[in-house]
Parts: sequence; C-alpha cells; structure tokens
Amino acid sequence: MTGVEAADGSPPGRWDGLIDDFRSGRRKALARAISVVEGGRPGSNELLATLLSEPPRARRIGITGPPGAGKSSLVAALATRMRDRGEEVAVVAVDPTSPYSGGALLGDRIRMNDLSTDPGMFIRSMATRGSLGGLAAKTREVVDLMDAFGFPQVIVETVGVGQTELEITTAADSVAVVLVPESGDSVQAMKAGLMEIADLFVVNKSDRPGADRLMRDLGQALHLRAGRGLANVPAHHGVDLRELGRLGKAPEDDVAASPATDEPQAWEIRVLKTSAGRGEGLEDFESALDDHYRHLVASGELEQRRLTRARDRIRDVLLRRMAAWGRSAMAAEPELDRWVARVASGETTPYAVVDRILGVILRGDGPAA
Ligand SMILES: Nc1nc2c(ncn2[C@@H]2O[C@H](COP(=O)(O)OP(=O)(O)OP(=O)(O)O)[C@@H](O)[C@H]2O)c(=O)[nH]1
Ligand SMILES: [Mg+2]
Repeated sequence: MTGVEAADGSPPGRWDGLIDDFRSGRRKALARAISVVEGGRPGSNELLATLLSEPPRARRIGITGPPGAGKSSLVAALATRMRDRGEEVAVVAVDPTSPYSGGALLGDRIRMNDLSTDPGMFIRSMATRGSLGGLAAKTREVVDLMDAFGFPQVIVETVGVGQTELEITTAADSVAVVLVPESGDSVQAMKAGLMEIADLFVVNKSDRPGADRLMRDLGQALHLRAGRGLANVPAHHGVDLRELGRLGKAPEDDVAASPATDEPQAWEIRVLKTSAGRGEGLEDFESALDDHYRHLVASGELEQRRLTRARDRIRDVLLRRMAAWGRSAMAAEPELDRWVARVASGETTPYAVVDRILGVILRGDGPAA
C-alpha cells in the first residue's frame, strides 16, 4: 500500500531514502524506522503503511515472566542456538533492567555483547514508560518492522508485571512464561493470568532448590484448571483445556492416535525446566518451541492468530484515528464553552452534547483526522 497520504500532513516522499535503505537490508535503516515509529514522529504512519505492506513471514516468539527470572539469559541462549544454525535473529526487549548491549550475562557463558556485535543479530530495547496503551501497539509494530526487514526469527522479551505479559500475546505466535523456584506456588501464576497466555512454562534456575516442586505445582494447576468447568474455555492460541489431562504426551502421538477429524489438534501446555546459568535444558526449551510452531502451522492456528492480529490492528488504527478526530471535533466546536456550562449546571447532559458534536462529524464537516 504505497502512496498512502500522511494523515498529519508531513511532506510526501520524506521517507524515500529510508525506505530504499530498509529494503536493501541496511540495519541502520531498520534502527531508524523503529525510532521514527517508537517516537510517533510525523509521517510515521505513512512509513509503516509502506514498510509493512509485506506478508508476515517471521516466527515470533514471546518470552515473559517476573523480573529477574532469567528471560534475557534464555533469549540469549536461544538466539545463540539459532545463530549456530545460521539463522538471523531479531530481539526486542521491552523495558529490560538487564542491559542487552555491553555487559555480560551469565558470566562468560554467553556474552550479550558478542551477540550484539554479531551482524546476524539485531537487538533493540524499548522503554515502557509512558502510556500503557502505546506499549502493545509500538511493540507489535517494532516486531512487524523486524519481520518486514527480513528476520526469520523475532524474539520479544517482556517483563511480566501486571498487564504487560498479557500484551505479549498480541505480538508473539508462541509464548513461553519463565518462572523460577522462588516464584512461589503456581496459584500465584494463575492469579497473574499466566495460565491463559502460556504455551509453555519454563522453570528456570533449576540449579536452585524447589524447581521440581514448582514443576509439579504447575502441572497440577493445569490439571485442576482443566477439570474446573473451564474445560470449554479456549485459552490463548486456542489451547483446548480439555486436552490438558494428557500433559506430557508428544503431539505426534496424538496425530497417530486420533481419528481423522476437521478439529485441529489441541496444544498441550508444556512444563519444562532449564538452568540458563548451567546451560541445562536449553535443547528441550528450543525443541518445545519448535514443536509449538509446528503445531501452529499444522493446525491452522498460525493463520488464525495472524487474522486475529490483523483484525486487532485495524481496530486499533481505527480507534486511534477516531479518538484524534473526536478530540479535534471537540476543540473546534464553537459553542463548547456554553455547552460545558450547561452540563455543569445540569441543564443538559454530556450525552446530548456529544450527540450534537457527533452530528457535526457525521454530516461530514468535522475536522479531518
Ligand atoms: N542461578 C541461576 N541464575 C541465573 C539463571 N539464569 C539467569 N540467572 C541469573 O539471574 C539474573 C537475571 O537474569 P536475566 O536473564 O537478566 O533475567 P531477566 O528475567 O531477563 O531479568 P529482567 O529483564 O531484569 O526482568 C542474572 O544475574 C543471571 O545471571 C539460572 O539458570 N540459574
Ligand atoms: Mg531481561
């Protein structure tokens, strides 16, 4: 969709150089495009409209979990394994406290600065400070840009504090929730809504005591949930909770065992343990992610998730533009002060005033957004 007019009146063609550089694969252009979008600079919608006119191709992996659980260490380990296979990897870390550039994670085992100077890697950190609503939108767009740039693998790390871990589902195809023995019992995890978003649970720091107990608790919580009348509620990615009773079976077993049916095979949430510190369990972690991705492709769920994302995106852009439109309509209303006074004194209601303002907009003479 090239040639889309900038809604903010920025001059046409202002991004031509950047777009050319982006398309010819210059990393600096990707970094700059991200900055433009992140900063919401004038014309950034136009830039996105041009750069994102590609079908999605990247595999998007989300890693979330409480602060300090070892998410970055696992991302580094995963990215290193992908790089060893010759795949290029982009990472976006939302509001990290551990630095992705400079510094060393895990002592000498994996040096993030080795990764960050690797030309096959692209690492970007994003601050969440600012509006909550902007977080998910911008993160998604950054992931989209990395995809459009041509990275076949994009990993998103978000710190799970409240809503942010739920937002990761809007940016990622597969979500791994990282917990540590100190995370406490899994009831806590359920409270935080983690059960809804996890495709797999990773109990990291398994070199510390309590890892097996947490794994058992998580397994039990998943069983409990499946039996607690929630069986028909599809979780994130269409996980069928009825299937959780069979936790631990490989998906191939199901394919072999079940009769031919149009129903896509359900994914069984996996619980596995790692020690990023000791380099243990990383192969299982990677292959669980691979299995999930295969499941997404084979079941048609990946396509469904892309459709959902596209629908969400249309709605978000529409609502954002309508909000801007509404604000300027209100600002342009010549009678506004009079209406404000009448609402304040109870002579009329905000509803009546809004009907009037909307009447102006819907007649088509409202301000352009
Ligand atoms: N003992 C032990 N320590 C680990 C392990 N994995 C990571 N760590 C350490 O835990 C600390 C936090 O690791 P990070 O990978 O930065 O954790 P994070 O979840 O990305 O942290 P934030 O992004 O700050 O929320 C670091 O000091 C790591 O070296 C592990 O398996 N065992
Ligand atoms: Mg981190």
